[in-house]
Amino acid sequence: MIERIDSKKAVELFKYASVTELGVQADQVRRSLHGNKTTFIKNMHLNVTNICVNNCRFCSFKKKSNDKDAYSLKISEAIEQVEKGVKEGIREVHLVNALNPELGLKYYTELISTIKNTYPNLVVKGLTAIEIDFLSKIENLTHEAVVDALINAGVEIFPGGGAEIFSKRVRRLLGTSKAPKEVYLKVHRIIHSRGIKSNATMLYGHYENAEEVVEHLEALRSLQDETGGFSAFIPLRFVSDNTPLKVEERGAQYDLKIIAFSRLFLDNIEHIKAYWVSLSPEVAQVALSFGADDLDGTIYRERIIRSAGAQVKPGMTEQEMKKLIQDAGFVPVERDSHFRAVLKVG
Ligand code: V47
Repeated sequence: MIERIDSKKAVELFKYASVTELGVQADQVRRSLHGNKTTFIKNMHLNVTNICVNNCRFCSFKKKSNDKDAYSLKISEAIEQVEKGVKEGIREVHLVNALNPELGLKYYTELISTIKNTYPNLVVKGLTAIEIDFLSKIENLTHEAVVDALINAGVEIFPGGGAEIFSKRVRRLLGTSKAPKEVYLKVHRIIHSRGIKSNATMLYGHYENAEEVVEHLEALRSLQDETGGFSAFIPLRFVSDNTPLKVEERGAQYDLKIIAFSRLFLDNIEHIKAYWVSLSPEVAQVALSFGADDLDGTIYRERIIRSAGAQVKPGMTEQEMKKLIQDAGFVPVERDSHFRAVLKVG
């Protein structure tokens, strides 16, 4: 086991170590934890509304209610989408949505319990800490009450979206009024206190510097020391094409640096996901040799990052996913939402 990297040393390492140097070490850690296996899940994304009170400059998914392509699904329409996913063989619904005051807690608990009653074997992963904070405000409830209502309705794991990057300086530049670091961490702490796992993310590749990357990861690492509740960390490469934010692309070398550095710094989080939707399948493949051990999933119909301009297919088949992993020199393992290998009968 390598020694824990303290925050001061981490900034130097991030600034001055080469990608290859970080990659070699991260690959060692990855192999000691997961060998030559790479996991993936058959999943779908369900985004029931794109109508949002926020106006984050990095997001192209959001709409105002009078925009022509604004939408908000009835529960029956959302279930129709889930049914299509079920026909594709999914085992998890990743439910993440814009902040729409028309859809309150009752809508979500009804939606989740309808999904669970109709398809008891499906796992629902939703909502983000930011949506939980929003629901607590519009319903005048505590964060605890919202988390408990979602768990009672059938949520088994919570996604990591909405963290963006914790630095206040960068958040101003990103024009986001989303709940800050303290709220994100508080909600995840509550989730973990219920014995439920969640994921964590970081949106990178815009204005952040080395200190701000370390600040973000340090906050996650210290909550994980306290609760042990994070299953996976997902670095999300910013896709700028259709957004008003025009930033200089930092390229695949920077993606690999972020992946490798995260694997080394987050010594208490078991899984690092290479999210092929924002990285591209090709960079995600290389990321598997730089510390990542999971490719997320087949992701039937991703919308949020593709609306920002990511030039990827709206989903992959199980065969495509396996080939991607095998071609990168790893053994594909289909998993469930809790990172357990799925055993096939027959
Ligand atoms: O929260 C928004 C990000 C996130 C852009 O928990 C963008 O297992 C890139 O959180 N370019 C949604 N990213 C995705 C997400 C996620 C994905 C997969 C697995 C899990 C998990 C979580 O996408 C948002 C936001 O941070 N995002 N706009 C953009 N232009």
